[in-house]
Amino acid sequence: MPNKNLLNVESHILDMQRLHPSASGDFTSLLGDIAFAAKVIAREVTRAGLVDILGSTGASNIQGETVQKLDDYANAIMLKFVGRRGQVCLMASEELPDPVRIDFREGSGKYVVVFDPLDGSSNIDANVSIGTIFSIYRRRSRIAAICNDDLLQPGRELAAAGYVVYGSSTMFVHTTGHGVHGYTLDPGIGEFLLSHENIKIPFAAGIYSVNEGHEPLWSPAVREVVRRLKYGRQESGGMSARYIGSLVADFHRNLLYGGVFLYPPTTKAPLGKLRLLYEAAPLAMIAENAGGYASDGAGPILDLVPQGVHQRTPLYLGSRETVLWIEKMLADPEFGSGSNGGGSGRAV
Ligand code: P6P
Repeated sequence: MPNKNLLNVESHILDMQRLHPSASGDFTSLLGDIAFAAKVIAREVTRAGLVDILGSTGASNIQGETVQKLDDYANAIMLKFVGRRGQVCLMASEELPDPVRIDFREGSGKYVVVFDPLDGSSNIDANVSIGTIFSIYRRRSRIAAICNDDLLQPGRELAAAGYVVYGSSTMFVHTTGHGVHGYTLDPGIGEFLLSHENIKIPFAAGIYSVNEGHEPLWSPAVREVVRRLKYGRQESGGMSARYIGSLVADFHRNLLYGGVFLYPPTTKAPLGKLRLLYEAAPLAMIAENAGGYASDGAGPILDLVPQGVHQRTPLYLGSRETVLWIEKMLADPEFGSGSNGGGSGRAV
């Protein structure tokens, strides 16, 4: 058995493939493609300050957000290297208005891949950690009848989900439903090596992550939730505030240390800012497979059926005890002066 410390992501996934008797090599090679794309993106992110790749392209994306050059680059790399061996029929990206058809040959295209190529990109010029987030769904329809149902699947149907965090080191974290595993990039050999096997998030949060600058825009119930996180509850006492403003970096720290990330609805954005399909759902799958939980304020993120590729959702994500407490408080009509609790906007 090779030394665990020198087990790269492809070998570890192959080992775990044995847990999926029905898994084909396509699934394993698809995760390997994503890991490869991450290495290429990491190389540019690491040297962004050295080449003329910083700053904005001047364009804006479907979200109306200014597209940073690294956004464009990361999006192009994912489209170029992921699913190039016939594993993928459809891909969708935060940076693209519509999904891209990849391989529709009979017997090909078993999977649908959705991704945020570079989350937190507004932090790029300040050298703050940023990340890539991805979801892998199984195609539901016959290849000749592919439709939106193959793309707009609830997180509960995910075959795999993961993220890459480009920080002090570059880490690849994923789950296929059999635990959450982290791999750290060794630049010397250009491999992601298994460094965090079977990550479990602490049951109760010791950290809360929210942009308190939005407080005037929250419902009274959300304000009361954050106040209690700050001033202490019986279960967990007072907490530390940590907010990077980069979802992947905030989530990764909370996953390892125990914490709760909140992006509540606001009067300006009743469904919050974050997107269900390629931000909330993949991180919710990771959280739940690490023993945590993710809610839109009314119920599990993983049960939400997306109505559109870029649909937004409120997000409460992290340590199970704390997210369940938040959900319970927001469901109580009396909590926070009887407001509607900034409900989830969940489709009725
Ligand atoms: P705010 C980055 O733009 C992002 O999409 C996430 O990575 C991050 O969690 C969030 O937006 C930050 O938003 O409103 O706090 O600046």
